[in-house]
Amino acid sequence: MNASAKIPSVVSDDTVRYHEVRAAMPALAAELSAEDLAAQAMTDASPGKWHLAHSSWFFEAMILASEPGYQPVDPRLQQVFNSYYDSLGRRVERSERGLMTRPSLEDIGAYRAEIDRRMGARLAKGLGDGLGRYLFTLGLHHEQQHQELFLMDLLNLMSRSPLDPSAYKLEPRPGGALQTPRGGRSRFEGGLVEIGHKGAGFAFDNEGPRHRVWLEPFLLDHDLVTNGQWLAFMADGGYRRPELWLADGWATARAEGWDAPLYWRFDDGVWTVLGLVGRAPVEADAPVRHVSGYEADAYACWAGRRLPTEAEWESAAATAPDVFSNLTGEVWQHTSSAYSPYPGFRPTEGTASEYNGKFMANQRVLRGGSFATPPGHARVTYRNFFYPQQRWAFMGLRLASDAPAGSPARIEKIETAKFRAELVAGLSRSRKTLSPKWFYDAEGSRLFEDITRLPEYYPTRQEAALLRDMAPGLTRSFGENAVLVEFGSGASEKTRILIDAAPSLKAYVPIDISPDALTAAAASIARAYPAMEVAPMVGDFLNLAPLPELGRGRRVGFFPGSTIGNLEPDQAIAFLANARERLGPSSLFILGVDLVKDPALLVAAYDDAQGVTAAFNLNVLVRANRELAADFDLEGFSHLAVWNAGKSRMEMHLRAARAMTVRIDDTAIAFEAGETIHTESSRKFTRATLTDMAEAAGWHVAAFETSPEPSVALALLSG
Ligand code: SAH
Ligand code: AVI
Repeated sequence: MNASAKIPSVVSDDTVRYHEVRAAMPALAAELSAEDLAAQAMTDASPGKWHLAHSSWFFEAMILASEPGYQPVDPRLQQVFNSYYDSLGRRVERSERGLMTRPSLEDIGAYRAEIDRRMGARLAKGLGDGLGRYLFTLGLHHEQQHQELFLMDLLNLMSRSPLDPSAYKLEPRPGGALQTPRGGRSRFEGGLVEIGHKGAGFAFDNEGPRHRVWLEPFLLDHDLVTNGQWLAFMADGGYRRPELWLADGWATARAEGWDAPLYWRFDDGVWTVLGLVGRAPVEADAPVRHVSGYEADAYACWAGRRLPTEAEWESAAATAPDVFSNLTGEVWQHTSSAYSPYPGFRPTEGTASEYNGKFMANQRVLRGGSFATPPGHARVTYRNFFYPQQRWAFMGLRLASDAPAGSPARIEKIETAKFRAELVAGLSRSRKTLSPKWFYDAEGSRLFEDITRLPEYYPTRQEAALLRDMAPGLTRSFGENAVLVEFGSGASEKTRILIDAAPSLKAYVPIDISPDALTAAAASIARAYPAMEVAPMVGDFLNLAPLPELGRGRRVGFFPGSTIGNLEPDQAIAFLANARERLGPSSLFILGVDLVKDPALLVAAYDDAQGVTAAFNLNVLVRANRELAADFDLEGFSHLAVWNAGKSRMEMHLRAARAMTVRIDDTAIAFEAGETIHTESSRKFTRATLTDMAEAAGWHVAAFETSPEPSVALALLSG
């Protein structure tokens, strides 16, 4: 056995984690100059150099110093880098941290390195459980808090320079990417709920104990308030109307001369904002940042809404995290809750008792996390806190309101939230678009089945006939206990042709986005083939969940109906490559495509005489009106089917007959007369274009056969 193998694994995990967390702040400092790191912008902020040292001091004061006979690295530094721990003696005044030209940046680097060396030795001995481990984890979380403070303070420093400096080339976003808005809000019933931390994982002392809170029903917005919305508040006199403001807020706004969020400036007729990458025009769609609790409150009042309480925020975030955008990872969100102890609160014992509890006066709680919050740092129970006049943190807001009495209970389904987000995003583009996957609610799936029986819509008939001819040959290579995985299975009608030809199929996994169509089809197949396991999966085949484990036979993908033609070319390749990976080694794939032909035949197939395709197309607006409370005037839109020769595809559009404005919840979308929403593309293939696509995804075309005219094709792909 070698030496390292004797060390319990928890020790090496602690060491790895320690170095991982400690590496982040020096990495943020690496692009900056010694001058950038030395200056202090204001009393609330500290120099970068100080953060580098203080976070090291914390490990020394809280962990290393508790060892009997411990000799400090340099006793003078105890005083220099103590932040606010009265029990640890004298310290440098907070407002004077920028005056410490000594120790130098180099000396601080050496101090950090020495603390890392000593911590390495300490960790190698093992932390044990209990307070020692808690303080170590606290040290890591403290370090992460200072990583965010480092960026907040740096931006404030940059804002004091008339040069509008860019601190970084790219905005550091350890908190993750900005998420697209979802639109709308969810209703939460409240009642007696529990909030606060409980359980094994780390939490700061202020997050517990978990306790019960009574909540009246409330609504919470899915999205953060944007700059565009803030500009509307400003244009409506938001900063000039005392009736919108709390008295203390108004007094502060007057005294400080606020007329916009911090770091905004009106330059040559446009509002600009300074960020970590320099000054740029304010982006209307981006969430607003750097507004104080007072401003957030005034904005909510102007919008006829209110800030959520921290209990509402936590309860909603814990119940339905997926319905919200940017719950964490963009800005900390203001709440109306005073930062006060939870019932039963006990500070951590010892020196760390001063960590949180002593600040529980006159501050307010913010929830979530920001783009500068390191990964793994924030939690749903996390209580950040600032004074209501402070603006330099990465803070913003999400609005709430009391739920109207008697409105139906609704925690929105994630699919509905996605539908709204995609519809709003698609209709906000200069060429309005919407993915065809939203056609398939229960009515849309039923209308599609009607389409398959239309005289003009040849693909289903032609493909079914071709499949009947090819099935014996195709299924011969399935082998024993194969699992058939069908994408966009709909009514699973063609599937029966394959199953009939492959009696040894072990299981069938139909995947479809339409729960109604899928449930009915899976039940019907299960009744017809009782020996075969049927494991339906509701979902988007572009975002596949892991496939169920259903035995060791070969997996065979089945994607008929030319549904692949509804995907953009890049999406189709990515889908096929992903399917190949998911289906695993030695898999096969049966792919059905429609072929290029006379445009007159194509247009007739997508614009039938009975108007079924038109109803199918328009149904997506009916669905938006029902599910999203949109107000599309159904008479104002008509079905359009056109052949796009350049892209070898049929296109379906919905055309606005006149200029109009459509509302989707709170969003207004303007249409010009004649403007269209592009709702579907149906690409038509040749043998060559199909082969190119399959090969780009790593498949080999093992067989390719076409039907009589109007012709479609089936290809057998192998891995
Ligand atoms: N395979 C059947 C049905 C084709 S209709 C046939 O050949 O006749 C297209 C089917 O794909 C519909 O049932 C629709 O609900 C489903 N679908 C469309 N987009 C989807 C997506 N992104 N993820 C999963 N299913 C989807
Ligand atoms: C599901 N998909 C392949 C059909 C198609 O032909 O693109 C949907 C459809 N659209 C209009 N008619 C049928």
